[in-house]
Amino acid sequence: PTAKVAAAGAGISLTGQAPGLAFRRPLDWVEQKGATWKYPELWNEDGSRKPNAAQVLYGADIDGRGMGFNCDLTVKLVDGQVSAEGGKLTVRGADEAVLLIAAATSYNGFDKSPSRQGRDAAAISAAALDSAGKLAWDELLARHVADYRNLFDRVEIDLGEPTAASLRPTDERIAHFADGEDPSLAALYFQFARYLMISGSRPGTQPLNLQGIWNDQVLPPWACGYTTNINAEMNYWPVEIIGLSECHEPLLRMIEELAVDGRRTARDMFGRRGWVAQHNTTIWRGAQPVDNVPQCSWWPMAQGWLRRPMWEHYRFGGARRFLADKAYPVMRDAALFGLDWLVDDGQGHLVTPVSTSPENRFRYGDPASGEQKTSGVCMGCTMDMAILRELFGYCIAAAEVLGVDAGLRAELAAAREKLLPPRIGSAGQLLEWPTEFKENDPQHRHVSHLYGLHPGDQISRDTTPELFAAVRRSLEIRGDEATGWSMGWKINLWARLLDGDHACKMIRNLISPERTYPNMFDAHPPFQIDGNFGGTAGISEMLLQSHLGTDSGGEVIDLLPALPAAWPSGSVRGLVARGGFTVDMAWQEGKLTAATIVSARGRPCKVRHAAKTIDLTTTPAQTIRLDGELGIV
Ligand code: FUC
Repeated sequence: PTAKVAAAGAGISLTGQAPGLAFRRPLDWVEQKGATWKYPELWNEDGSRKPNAAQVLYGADIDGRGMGFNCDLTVKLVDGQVSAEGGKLTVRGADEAVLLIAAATSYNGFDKSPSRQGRDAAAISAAALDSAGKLAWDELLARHVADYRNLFDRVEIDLGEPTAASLRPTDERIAHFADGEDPSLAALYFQFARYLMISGSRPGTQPLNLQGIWNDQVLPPWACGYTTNINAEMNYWPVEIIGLSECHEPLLRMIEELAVDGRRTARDMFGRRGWVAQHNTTIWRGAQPVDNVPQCSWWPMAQGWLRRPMWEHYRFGGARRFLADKAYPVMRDAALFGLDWLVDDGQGHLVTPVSTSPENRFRYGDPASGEQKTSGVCMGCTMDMAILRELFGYCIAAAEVLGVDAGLRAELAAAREKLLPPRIGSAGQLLEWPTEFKENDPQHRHVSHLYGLHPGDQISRDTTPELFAAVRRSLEIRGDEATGWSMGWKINLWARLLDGDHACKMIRNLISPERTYPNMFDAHPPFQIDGNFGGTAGISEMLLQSHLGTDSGGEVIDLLPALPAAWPSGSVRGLVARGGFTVDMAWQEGKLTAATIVSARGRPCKVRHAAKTIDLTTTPAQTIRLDGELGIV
């Protein structure tokens, strides 16, 4: 309602202000919950609605608030004429017209009001158009292609030759993918996610939210936000492995920005050191809990999970400056909150005092009445303990690399020893809560208790075989049905369980009309971009794993750890392993035939395939060629 279109000369522009409030909850819902006091923009103190109360309010109804935007288009002609009439541009008599378009908003950072302290959207957009206008279209195209290819061409993947089935239109390929006659669609799905990442997450931009940059609604599902109990992290699971390390920057910056309100929330709401964040955040980086039921909104653990991308970025790239200036402060302060938050459970273990296993609930008998009830809240759920065990461990490792905080290291090591360990239940499954409660929804989409296997690295076949078997049992009990992103997580878990055929079954469930739209976007449903990235991370985990090495010791690189029978022959070029190794591989009849490893940083590593392992000491920029038996060629 507040946008204006104006045309003059060879240009046309759209100028406006986005809503100052776009509230995803229906107003009745808030009133039923008795939560009107939280929204003074919409309700008076006595709970009556303000005269203009509505889910969407534009500036005039909300104190001038709202982000400004500007979009400019200009026409460049070789011959013919362009004229502006009645808010339209008309081109006549031209053989060729180049349309240049630029857009900008008044967004000026997470801590500034875009209406009162905003940037000049019109000036930014005009400047961009001006500089583009100085170049001929073939130069612009060449620059665009070079920029894109610099990233995209780093990885090639072949999971099987295209077949007759591959020639069908995409919607039909998706509908028939489970027939197993079109393995190259999985390769396309993988490369499509790389395209989405390159297009939607560049240094200086916002990280990919639930819909990435592809939201088209004023009130999108879950407010187009960042759900940090799985979805925001999942978007970036594959980013380093698929050779797009630069595209990680928006998420890494968001984590530092979130820690600002996170420190305030830890201090003012929890009375604790460090920083804390909950299951949701937005472009404004709020760290406080949001509304609704506790098993969703109470999750003071996001800082623990979000420390993971920081350390991972360091593990892949090895930039000590990044570790010292950006990652470590965030990791240390997340660990400080963890130390302060833990309590003794009375039996010698440290547990989180009020914990939820994201979004899931259990049943219990009320001790007083014996009545059956459900709850999502207990002490020390499995995921909390896994996150803290990992957080403390990696915080110690980071402090050792930097040679700092010896006292804190000792404190973290002592607390880590006392953390409540994971427990195995009566069906051989990994328990989600420390007590073996009956699950309210045994097929629940979140598999938070399996965090230690993926994305974590505390559970593996060789180091913790009982827990490894228990994760498998838990996944069997959860079953193979899932929403889009949940299917994406299960692919990764089955890959880490080294069961390529089951992972492949999950890929077939994901690339199906229920979970993938004809344009290849992931269907939760509704559309959420996370499943595209979760699925792609899973495909990469089937081909290459590198999570079992350490920064202080050597890296461990597993080649084709979970190759399914459905991909008997194929190749991949350019996947990246922790420690800065770029890996190319080819396989035939299900067996590795050749691998080339380039060591950017000269780190030592073990390379494993099937039952064989070789030790490599490498030098920076060294190329090592291996045969299928892992002999050096
Ligand atoms: C979490 C999930 C939902 C959905 C939402 C955006 O709350 O449990 O399934 O993906 O995020």
